[in-house]
Amino acid sequence: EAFKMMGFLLLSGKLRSQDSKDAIAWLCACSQGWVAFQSSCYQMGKESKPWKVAQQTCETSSQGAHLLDIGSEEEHGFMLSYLQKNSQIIMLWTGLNDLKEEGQLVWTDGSSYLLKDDISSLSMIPENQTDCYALQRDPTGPDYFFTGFFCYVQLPYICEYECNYIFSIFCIYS
Ligand SMILES: [Ca+2]
Repeated sequence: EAFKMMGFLLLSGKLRSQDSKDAIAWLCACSQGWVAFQSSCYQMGKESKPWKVAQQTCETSSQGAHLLDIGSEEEHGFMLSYLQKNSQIIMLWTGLNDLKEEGQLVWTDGSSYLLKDDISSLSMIPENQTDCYALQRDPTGPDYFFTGFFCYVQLPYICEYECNYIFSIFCIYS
């Protein structure tokens, strides 16, 4: 079984050998129904859930999965274009939150928010009540931006899991 898998990966690597960076992304063997980008797999949950239930649903959907954590500008760019192409959804949960400490924005893995994008807040709601952050579609354009919102509100969401590094190692040698 392992040998068969390796053969498949080596073949896949050759198909895209001109661009090894892309090949690594492509070799990310996402489960069916998940979309690959660089070292992660993504899936949209269209059934609306409160933030914590969405996070739990992600965790049970695939091993190591969690709500979307955007760790780089590249990943941010990918996710925005993915949403613009594939979704008419107005708001959806990401992993971004300040549940642990008010004002300290972190992703589900505890890493800080480092993106350049500003985060909007609804001015009439006290900030300590909007501890979960959604991507919200700009009503005037195709863009999405981050908004703090009530965690109990039911929204669609995006799950993510990181690829197994073994795949990358195979890729380097292929
Ligand atoms: Ca990520």
